[in-house]
Amino acid sequence: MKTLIEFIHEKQADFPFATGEFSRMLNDIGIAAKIVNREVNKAGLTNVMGFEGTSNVQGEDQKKLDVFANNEFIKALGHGGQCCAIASEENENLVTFDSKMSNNGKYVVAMDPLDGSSNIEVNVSIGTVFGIWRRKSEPGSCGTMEDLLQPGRDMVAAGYVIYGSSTMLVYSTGKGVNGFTYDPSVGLWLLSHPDIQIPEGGNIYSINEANYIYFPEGVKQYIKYCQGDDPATNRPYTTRYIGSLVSDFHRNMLRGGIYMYPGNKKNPDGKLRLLYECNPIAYLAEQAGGKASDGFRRILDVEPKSLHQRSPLFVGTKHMVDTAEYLMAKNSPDFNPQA
Ligand code: P6P
Repeated sequence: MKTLIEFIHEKQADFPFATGEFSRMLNDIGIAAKIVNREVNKAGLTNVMGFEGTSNVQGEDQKKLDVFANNEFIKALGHGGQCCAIASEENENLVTFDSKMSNNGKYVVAMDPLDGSSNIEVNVSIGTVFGIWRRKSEPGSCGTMEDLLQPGRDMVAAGYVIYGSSTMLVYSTGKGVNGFTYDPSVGLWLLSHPDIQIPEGGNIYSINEANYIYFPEGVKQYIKYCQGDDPATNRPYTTRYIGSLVSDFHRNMLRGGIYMYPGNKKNPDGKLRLLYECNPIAYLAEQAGGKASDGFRRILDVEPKSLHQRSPLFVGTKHMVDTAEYLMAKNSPDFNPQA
């Protein structure tokens, strides 16, 4: 099986502009993910469970593994020198590096270093999500907010790591999506899922129905549609909800389906963050033949205004997102952020 390094070098030819820096950054992300994987896999055995005693910009109690993962990815991206700034769920402000090499870096990264970490204690899969853009500011100084506040359509790469029954790195650089499974016995990422395509005939819907009474009418109508008889299969869809974005999305990437975290009457923008959750997931979905929307428009076309802004997310099999968008336009036009 092809290793990640072999694959990156093989594909480097696809990027005439890439001088190897981009490849080096992807490899550094892979190394940091191995280190995080090691800690996640022994979370129950060592003192990395539980809370760090601090909270992040979301007001969420930071778990020790959140902080550990954040530090590892920042360290790896800082040492590599290709990244001049990072937006992280765990840091209120932009992370920059006081180093000449990094200040000449051509790229910026937005990441959620350990999404779904509330699942750690109950041994449910969690994940890392990242998106990569080219900087807009001139090299030679720290990356800027302007470098990070770019729409998802301008991403040059995106990916996630899922720390589950096996650990996988799934990423795209704009020419399809490929999945690598980590083999800890040799310490290598091995190409196990080449050219991932979201199956067209998805019938799994994934949403936290505990929020039902607050959902827009369009979402309620879509759930009713999923629970009705599907003419294609003559039986209702099925529902799965893990409560871990990367796990729910990874299932949809391989099996088809839709993941929804809509806005609601209490939180019109929903819960997920545009920059480092919705954008990378949307990029991967589109690269795999799927679709990602805020209920009304393409996620990748949303112009970000702040690092931690939220967005509703409907993502997965194209026909399922199309139907959800139709019912949102018909029943809940008032939820359209552009209305
Ligand atoms: P709820 C985890 O906190 C997360 O950001 C996603 O990984 C997950 O899909 C979602 O929130 C779960 O949120 O409100 O359903 O518990």
